[in-house]
Amino acid sequence: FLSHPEELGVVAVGFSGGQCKPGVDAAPSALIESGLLSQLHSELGYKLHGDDQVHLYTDLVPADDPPFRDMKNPRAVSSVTKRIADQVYTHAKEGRLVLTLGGDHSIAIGTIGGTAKAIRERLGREMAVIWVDAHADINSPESSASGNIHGMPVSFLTGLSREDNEDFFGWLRPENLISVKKLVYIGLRDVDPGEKRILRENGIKAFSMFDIDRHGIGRVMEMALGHIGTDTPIHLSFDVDALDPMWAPSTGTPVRGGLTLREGDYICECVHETGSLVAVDLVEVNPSLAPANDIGAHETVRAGCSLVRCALGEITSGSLVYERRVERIH
Ligand code: NNH
Ligand code: MN
Ligand code: MN
Ligand code: MN
Repeated sequence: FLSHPEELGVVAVGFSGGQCKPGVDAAPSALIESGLLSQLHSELGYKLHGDDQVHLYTDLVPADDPPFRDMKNPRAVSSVTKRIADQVYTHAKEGRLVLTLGGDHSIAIGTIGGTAKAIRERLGREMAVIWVDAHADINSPESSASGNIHGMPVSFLTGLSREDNEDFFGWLRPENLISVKKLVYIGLRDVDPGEKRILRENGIKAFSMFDIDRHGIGRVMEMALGHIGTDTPIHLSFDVDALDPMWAPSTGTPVRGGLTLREGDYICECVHETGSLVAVDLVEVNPSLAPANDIGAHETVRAGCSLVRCALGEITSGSLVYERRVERIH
């Protein structure tokens, strides 16, 4: 689905307005400083495109941004995600793979909005989304108890929540949206009551931690990718809080009982292996939320880098064993 699979459009988003804890805006710099982008270039061979800067979008954040439909910072999140949608669209329209480093998860309104439109225009197809998260992020403004927009992106992206006013996500057009049928969740374990009803009523495919314990991550990935079907472009949106806090403690809303880092990497490897990946988001790394000392922040950044490298094709043990087996046969 990519005309230039070796070209990577990078968007670094230092934005935290979708939730209330400062620090998640510092994640792109932390990920980049730990060597992520240079590894993608020198070890995985990508040609990187982008403006080499972490966007803070300060020009788009109004001084006064009172709640609208109980959403917090609604003008800021709407105008920032609109700009992100343009940035991601520009890369995806060129046929590049797009990597977005967040930022909180509200930015997915922009990343998915941008890829969905580009994929429709380039290929005349609807893309699928794999949302890896402890949370479903499908609250409507009305069902949300927090008013934090990072708990609502999927609701706007599927058209389940709508708003005509341009200043409050009214800029989202049908071409920016995805179908609930092409959405798959992995890793859920902290889903609000209203969200459970939304998932049920819309028949949305979701693999919770319960399903992963029951079937194992291998079978869950078979089922998840089977639901999407081969020959469908995939946007992977990975919230680092899907990982257990043991691996990723520095995040705004850690929830125990999550994925091991290896399970997270495996999800990313499986998605890479489909050859259908068109975009990846890594969100909710918050280096300033380090329990006790900053080892936690370092570990979380390292885990985030690992997930991204796996999604972008880093060869890990599975493929090494496979190659050795091939050598023996010949
Ligand atoms: N469901 C809660 C809310 O809507 C928490 C969302 N927090 C997240 N989502 N980190 O990934 O506010
Ligand atoms: Mn090329
Ligand atoms: Mn999330
Ligand atoms: Mn989450």
